[in-house]
Order: sequence, then C-alpha cells, then structure tokens
Amino acid sequence: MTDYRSNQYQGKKIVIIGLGLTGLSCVYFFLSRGIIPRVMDTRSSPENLKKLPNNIQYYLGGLNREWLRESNLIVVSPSIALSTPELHQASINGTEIVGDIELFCREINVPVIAITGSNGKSMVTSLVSHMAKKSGISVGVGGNIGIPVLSLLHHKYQMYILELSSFQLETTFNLQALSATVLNVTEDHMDRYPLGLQQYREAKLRIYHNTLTCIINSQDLLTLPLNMSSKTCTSFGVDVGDYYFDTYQRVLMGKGEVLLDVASLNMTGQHNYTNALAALALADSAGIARNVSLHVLKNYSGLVHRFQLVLFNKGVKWINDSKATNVASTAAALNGLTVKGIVHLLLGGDSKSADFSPLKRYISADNIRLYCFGTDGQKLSLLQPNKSICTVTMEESMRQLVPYVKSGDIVLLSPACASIDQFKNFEQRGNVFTQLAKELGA
Ligand code: UMA
Ligand code: ADP
Repeated sequence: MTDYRSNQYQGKKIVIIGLGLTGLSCVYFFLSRGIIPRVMDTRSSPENLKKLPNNIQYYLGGLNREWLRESNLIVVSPSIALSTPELHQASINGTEIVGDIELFCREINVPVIAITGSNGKSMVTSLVSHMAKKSGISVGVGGNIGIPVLSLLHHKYQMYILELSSFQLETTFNLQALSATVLNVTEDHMDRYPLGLQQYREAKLRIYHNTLTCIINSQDLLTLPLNMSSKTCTSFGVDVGDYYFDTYQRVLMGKGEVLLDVASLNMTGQHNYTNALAALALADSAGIARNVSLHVLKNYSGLVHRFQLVLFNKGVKWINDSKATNVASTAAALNGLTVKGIVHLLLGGDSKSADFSPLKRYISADNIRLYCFGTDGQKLSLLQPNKSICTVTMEESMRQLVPYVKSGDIVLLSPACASIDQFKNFEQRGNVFTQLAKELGA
C-alpha cells in the first residue's frame, strides 16, 4: 500500500482549481510541504485573491489548458464538475484529479466518522462531535460543514468527524471511515447530475468504500450500499431498524433498549428524531459512552438557520430555515407543523433544476400562503397560483406579507432552493431574514 504520508508530492506540478475555502486550504497545505502550486479560477475576480500568497502563480477567468496539460496532479474544488470538458480531457490524458478530502485522507491515521446525505448532515455532524468532545475525545470537525479539512491538520486530534457532500465524495478515493452514514437520498443538485438521482446517489455511496460500519436508513433504500452482503450495516429509522423512533410510545429505541422519551428533547419532528438516532449509532460505533451521548442529545438546541425561531412577538412566530435548500428539507419543515393561524411561507432562489411537484401536498392546505422570489420564484408560485405572490427579492416578499400577518400565524423562510442567485450563501439569506423579521415583526 502506498505510504501517502511520505511527501509524495515532491517534484510534482500541481494545479488547484477554485479559489474558495477549499482552494485556499489546498494552497496552504502544499506550501507547508515546500511545494508551490498554481491556481486557477473561472471567475475574473474571485474574492479570495487578496488572500493568495504573493509567490503563487494564478490564472483567472477560465481554465488554462496549457497548465492543465503540464500538471501531474489537479486538485479540484467541490463546485467544479469532473465533467467539465478540460477536466474530462485531463483525465483521458491520465492526469490524477483529486479533491481536498482525498489529500486529507492520505495524511491521517486516526479514526474518521463520515457523514453524508441530502439533509441532516450538519445536524448529525454537530451532534456526534458534541458527543465525542463531551466524552473527552479531541475531535477535528470539518468538511462541507464549512471548515476545510486540510486546515484540521495543524492539530493532532484523536478522531475526525467529517461532513461530506456528494461533490467532495466524487474526488475522494482513500477514505477509510470507522463508520459512515448516508442519512437519506432525495433530489438535490440535479443541475450537477444530468443522469439523475442514481448518479447523485452513487456519488454519496462512495462514503461506504472501506468503511467498517455502514449506518443506513431503514426507510430509505437509496442509502443502502450496493454490495450490502459484504458490508457490516447498522440501521436507523421509524418503527423499524436497530435504532428506531417508536411512534406509539414516542421513545427512541436502540438495540432493544429504551434510550429516551422524545418529550425530553428540545426538538420535534420525525426527521430530527432519525437524525438523533443516526448520531447515536455513529457515537456507539466509536465507543462513546451511551450516557454521554444521551446527555448531549437532551441538551441539543439545534443550529442557526435550521428551523430557528428568531422572533416570537404579538403571537407571531418568525422562523429562519434558510438552510432548507432543497424540496425534501422544506417538506420536512412543513410536515406536521402545528399552527393556529396562517403559515406565510417564503420560497425561492435557485432550484438547481429541481422538480417542485412533491411540495404540492404540503402547500395545498387552506392555511398556507406562498411568497415567492428569486430566479425560480415564478416556477414555485405556479404550484399554487391562487394563493401566491411573486416578487423579485425576499425583502419585497416579506414587506408584502406584513399587512396580512396576525396573532397565531407563522412566517417561515424555508425556501427549497439554493441562495446563490441573490445572496452570498444560505447564512447571508438567513441573516437578512432575521434582521427584517426583527424590524417588520417588532
Ligand atoms: N469556481 C470556479 N469555477 C466553477 C465554480 C467555482 O472557478 O465552475 C470557483 C469560484 O469562483 C470560487 C471557488 O471556486 O472562487 C469556490 O469554490 P467552491 O464553490 O467549490 O466552494 P468552497 O469555497 O471551496 O467551499 C466548499 C463547499 N462549497 C460547495 O460545495 C459549493 C462548502 O460547502 C464547504 O463548506 C467548503 O468547501 C469546505 O469544505 C458549502 C455548500 O454549499 C456549504 N455545499 C453544498 C451543499 O451543502 O449543498 C454541496
Ligand atoms: P445538511 O447539512 O445536509 O444541509 P442540515 O442539518 O444543515 O443538513 O439541515 C438542512 C435542512 O434540512 C434544514 O432545513 C433542516 O431542518 C432539514 N433537515 C434536517 N434533517 C433532515 C432530514 N433527515 N430530512 C429532511 N430534512 C432535514
């Protein structure tokens, strides 16, 4: 087996594509090993250019074919599809193409817990990392959650907990997780996967390669590894699985034991309970004491921008669920929502070529009004043309709904779309919502 920790990059010509969080972390990684990479970005003025050390050659506004031809190793950022013609050609030419997760996996020799799925990744990642920390393990937490993994190499950790996207998994080959989960597979990023859901699923299933235990969702067959019989699997689900939410007794069960009553949690909703079970299964696989994990679960109060109550005033709840960037996450927000009055639902942004029709059943109730905005606002408003308003921006939508809001209502930003058409990211969209909620709902 290759000893990747020896400096295998010495003497190689390395090109990094993308000057975002990932690209910059790759630059620093190679510099720390005495190698000066080249960088390219298809934007003409990427924001991070100012952070690039002076001695790095860069090419902007496209991909430099000559640099690609000359290189021995291309490191791509998650946003850049391997099907990009220049990369496809480089791969035909035999040039190695990897992502930052692959570079990271070649450097480490401590256990990794790896988490992917269409929704719930960040919640499960943060839960497992709290459980590990509380039990005294020093853990490095990173990946799609917003911390580039290579930046974790500066410290010696006893364990890594990684949130991985399908994009990151596409360019990862040497991940050997102690345990790994695909939480769920529902439609997302269809603009990146022209062959559809199976192609997206296959990218996610790469997380199971060489993992000791696959943590699967007993309700979602798409989360099962392809070669199931050769794998060790543990399942979680609703009323079925090794770990399950018992809907009758309303308790979480684990391997035949009652673990806790869901009434003792600070969160509601079946999707949150199954996320909690997945986190428990992962923590158990790492030998984290059960009482510590349960203590963490009971005290967990959620992450910002995920169904976060940002204002409760004059009987009106204003909820920021900006991280709901696909149809399934908005469906989860609406499923079982209890409300006395009207739900004023803010929807819109960049759909990533999604099919919105599964949302219809959740928005057909009499007490839902839609306020649609952004690139795909029009398409969303057509789901319920008689009770929707379409505006250009989210702010306009919010200003339009204010006169109709009364005690008992909920104003919910759960947009079912990515934010990048009008915002820097989902955090910025959530922050704008929160600020306006405080102004308009005061
Ligand atoms: N770029 C190009 N050409 C392109 C596309 C992008 O040159 O065709 C350049 C951009 O100009 C920019 C840079 O690439 O300078 C940005 O790279 P990137 O979009 O791959 O993003 P990073 O800043 O490196 O952040 C990435 C993840 N982003 C994406 O996958 C889109 C972050 O996940 C992750 O936190 C970070 O690495 C650290 O691991 C964010 C995300 O939106 C949260 N993820 C998607 C999701 O959760 O749905 C997958
Ligand atoms: P991810 O990191 O996969 O995007 P998050 O934990 O950040 O996941 O949650 C993103 C959105 O998905 C939030 O709106 C959240 O309420 C919702 N969500 C979380 N878990 C699930 C799940 N298991 N099924 C559907 N939606 C979920």
